Amino acid sequence: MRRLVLSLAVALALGGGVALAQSGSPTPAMAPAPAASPVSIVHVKNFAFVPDKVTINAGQTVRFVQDDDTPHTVTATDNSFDSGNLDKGKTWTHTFDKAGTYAYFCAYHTYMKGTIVVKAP
Ligand SMILES: [Cu+2]
Repeated sequence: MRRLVLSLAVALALGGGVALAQSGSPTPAMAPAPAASPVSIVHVKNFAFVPDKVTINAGQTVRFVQDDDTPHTVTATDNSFDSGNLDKGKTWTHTFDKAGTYAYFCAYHTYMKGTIVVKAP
């Protein structure tokens, strides 16, 4: 009899453990962004630059990540930089050494526009 009670207790404990694991709240997927990251990310997706405005300090780098099936470019309005053709999955980085406001667009879809604001250090 004692053995049976013990088995029941073990079964209940195991069952309870499974139930707890299933009902436990999910861990948040978003990790906190690292402070003062030297690289800002701009995604190119759905025919847009996301975010379309990024503010950085002079000397910092922006990494463009091309998520669209359609090729795009990152081309400065003043021609100070140009990624050239970016196929899906490609990344392109550019370091901005001088303060200023840099407007850019996609050479294939000129309605795709973005701005990088570079502040003096
Ligand atoms: Cu484009």
